[in-house]
Amino acid sequence: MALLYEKRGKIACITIDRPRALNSLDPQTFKELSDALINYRDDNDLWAAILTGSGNRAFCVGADIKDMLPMLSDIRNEWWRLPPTILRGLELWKPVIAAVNGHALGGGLELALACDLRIAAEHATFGAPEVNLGIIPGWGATQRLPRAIPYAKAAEMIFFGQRIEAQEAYRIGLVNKVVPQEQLMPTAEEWAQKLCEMPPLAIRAAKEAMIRGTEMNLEEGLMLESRLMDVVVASEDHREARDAWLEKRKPLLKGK
Ligand code: CO8
Repeated sequence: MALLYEKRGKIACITIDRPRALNSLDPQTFKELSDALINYRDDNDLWAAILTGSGNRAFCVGADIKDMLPMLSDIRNEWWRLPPTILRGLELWKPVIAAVNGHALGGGLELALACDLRIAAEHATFGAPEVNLGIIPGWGATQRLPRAIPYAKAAEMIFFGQRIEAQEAYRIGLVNKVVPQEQLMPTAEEWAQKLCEMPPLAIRAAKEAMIRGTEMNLEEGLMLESRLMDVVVASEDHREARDAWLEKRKPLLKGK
């Protein structure tokens, strides 16, 4: 096992656990990551997830250069052979928080980008060094990075492959918050808990609208928003949240 998957109440905690290889992703770890994400998606009792890495050196330094990159060259016309993850192939509308506990490089940066919220420890670094290896970011950074930060900054990170520090990542809007290392998991857990106190169907519909909306023109995006609103407005949780607001009490949410 190279990945820890724990359920704490409504929170799924996924920890890439190969600290000696700086939590790089070999084929086994990649499969375990896929399995954990699918389990999180399908378990109705889980409402928020935290993705992090073991130790305090690395969140994830991308594909394992020794064991994963050669396989990726072999299957280059058959990407469907890779198990689905949030990088590609898995639609996951439940929220995921990246707790970035060190280097987030290459595929590690791409994993963080595929999460919805990013909290970084002060010593975390971010980078897309793939061009140094004669490849390009292939797990989403050419698409998600320029959508997350200004194009010129994305081009600088991808063309030069240089790392940036957590504070710079915060300044350019790549991460939501920077905290001291010892505050990282408590902050991520606090945010996940806060998400679990929100109506889950509304959070999922909002995520789906935002993510799918980036591929649509405004008119199509507004149509999608209306369709998703039709779903949540008919939910039990909406009625309960509205009643609770009127009665000045906390809602009893069911995810229905
Ligand atoms: N793969 C495998 N092992 C790694 C990796 C990696 N990506 N990165 C580090 N390691 C290992 C090292 O080999 C070393 O192991 P050992 O002690 O057995 O020699 C151990 O981790 C510690 O590494 P260092 O000694 O190098 O530690 P430093 O603190 O000196 O440096 C760095 C840390 C800066 C993170 C450095 O290790 C580094 O630059 N690593 C490479 C990072 C990188 O280039 N990542 C991109 C990989 S390619 C990728 O992610 C592509 C994804 C998209 C694929 C798309 C297909 C569709």
